[in-house]
Amino acid sequence: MAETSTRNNEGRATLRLVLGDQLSDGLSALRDLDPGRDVVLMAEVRAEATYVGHHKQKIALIFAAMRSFALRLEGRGVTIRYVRIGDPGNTHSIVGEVERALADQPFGAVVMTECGEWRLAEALSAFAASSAVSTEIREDDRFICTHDRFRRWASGKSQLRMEFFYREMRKATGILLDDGQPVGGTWNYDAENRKGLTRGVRPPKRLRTPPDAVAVGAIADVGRLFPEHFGTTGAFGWPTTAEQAERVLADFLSQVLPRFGDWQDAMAMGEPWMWHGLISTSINLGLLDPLDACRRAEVEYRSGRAPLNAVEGFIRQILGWREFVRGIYWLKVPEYRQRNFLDADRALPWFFWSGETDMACVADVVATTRDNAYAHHIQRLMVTGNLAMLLGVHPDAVDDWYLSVYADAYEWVEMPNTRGMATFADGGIVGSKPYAASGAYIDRMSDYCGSCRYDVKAKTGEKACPFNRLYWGFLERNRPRLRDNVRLAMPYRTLDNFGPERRAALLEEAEAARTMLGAVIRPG
Ligand code: FAD
Ligand code: DLZ
Ligand code: SF4
Repeated sequence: MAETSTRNNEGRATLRLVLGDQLSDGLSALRDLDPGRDVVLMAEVRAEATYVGHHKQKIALIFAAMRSFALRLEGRGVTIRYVRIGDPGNTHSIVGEVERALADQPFGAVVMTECGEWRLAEALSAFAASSAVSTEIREDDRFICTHDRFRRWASGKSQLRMEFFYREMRKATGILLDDGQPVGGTWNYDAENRKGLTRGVRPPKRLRTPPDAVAVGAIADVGRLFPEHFGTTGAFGWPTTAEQAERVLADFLSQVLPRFGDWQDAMAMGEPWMWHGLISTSINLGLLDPLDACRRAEVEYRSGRAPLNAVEGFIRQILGWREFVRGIYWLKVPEYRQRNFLDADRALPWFFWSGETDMACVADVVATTRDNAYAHHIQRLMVTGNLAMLLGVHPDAVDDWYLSVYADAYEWVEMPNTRGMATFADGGIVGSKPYAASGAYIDRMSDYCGSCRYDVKAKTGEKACPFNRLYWGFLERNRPRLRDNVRLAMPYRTLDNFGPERRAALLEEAEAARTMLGAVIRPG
């Protein structure tokens, strides 16, 4: 898979760019590929590997999956111009590599699939506008909802809510519909999916994917070239080919999906996977097709192997949330990247990186994040996200962390989840209210508090759970921004009933907790 150049037999060849998260056989940029003539360009570049300090596993995953995809295409007789991270001459930017390919050989056209992130999409559009070679940017039709369709749905609405978008998508795809009506008579079974873990029940053993030879090479390259990046690679277990990803999905659907709903929001110490799918890395890379995953989950329900609350819940995450956040991102970017509705201004405490904290819940989430480049949804939302919001960490710092540390993170999906769902920095575009919660929520949904140095029942003082100390002060501090939110009417009424003196004391308590936790910013 050395760098190669093609010979142009009949007319000029087309250069087809495939990015690191575009590893799908049916990619639009590859659709009319002429294997005897065209060249597929894939490039490992520092600009992509370092625009945030990605977790080592994330870079290794992407490089390994890119290398395997290139081998797959080569096996089908396609000519690949594959630029490795260590290749001499690598310009270390995607546009630089397209330009270098054009300088090395005459091409008649450049074809690419639209890029998932605004940052790189802008650079590629600028290239297309200025290049002497005709450049076509095709729609990414691996998503279920097109940009056009999302814009039409959003148009004229004062509020964009996932639930209503999701119903549209159910109708558009026919998934979980009987005669145009939702199966079981209800669109959403979330109310059945909020159980804390039953005592004595443990999650099933999961199918992980030990690194194959290609992944072993990528892990070694990353260890050598990005030693300072966050995270470890010893537990690497992510699929890097479509076949490996298929095995993980099949295992999930047959062994795990039936209980997915029951404990979707539960957390347990030292249990990173629970009953989750472990498929986001593969879907986002293009190794799995999201619509296929939804349809196959529906088959599990229709054939009586999985209950409706589990199957509907799983499908909603993909057909609903995943498509919704992608739609929101492209509707609102670039302005969305600047949003800071709560005027949050604090730095991210250092323990988000080091895990060195007495907060048992946070320490466990940071540990799985470091070891697996993964934490499940409720850990991301209600532990680290909730804490960052209650502390008032600047959304740029929060985004930077989430985009860096998770193997499935790309800005189009990370940012609406972080700036929108988790921290309310978007002011209510993704969610109707902040997901702020005290320690009682974490205690209800996990076994963390039993082994924590802090007391989840205590509200004030140094031994009290920091989530408790921060919660009321967060509401009081943000009163001018949040008091008109109808969904917060109840907590604000409670605060009002406390009276001015107690409110001032709660604010002081929260400030003391912010100082205590925020004091640990960065060693040295
Ligand atoms: P499961 O729980 O098994 O869900 C199945 C699939 O549904 C996932 O694989 C994913 O494709 C999709 N999905 C579920 N929830 C969401 C959601 N909220 N948004 C988009 N897709 C969803 N997901 C990412 O793919 N990349 C990110 O960078 C990312 N950042 C997040 C940041 C925060 C603050 C939060 C709260 C959530 C974030 N998510 C992100 C969503 C979700 O946490 C992950 O998709 C999920 O944890 C992936 O693990 P899984 O495959 O086991 O998911
Ligand atoms: C995330 C990433 C990384 C770490 N490295 C590369 C790379 O070297 N080459 C590449 O083509 N893509 C990489 N990616 C994925 C891109 O950042 C991704 O395609 C865009 O952000 C759009 O989602
Ligand atoms: Fe987390 Fe508070 Fe429970 Fe400790 S007591 S685990 S900090 S919620």
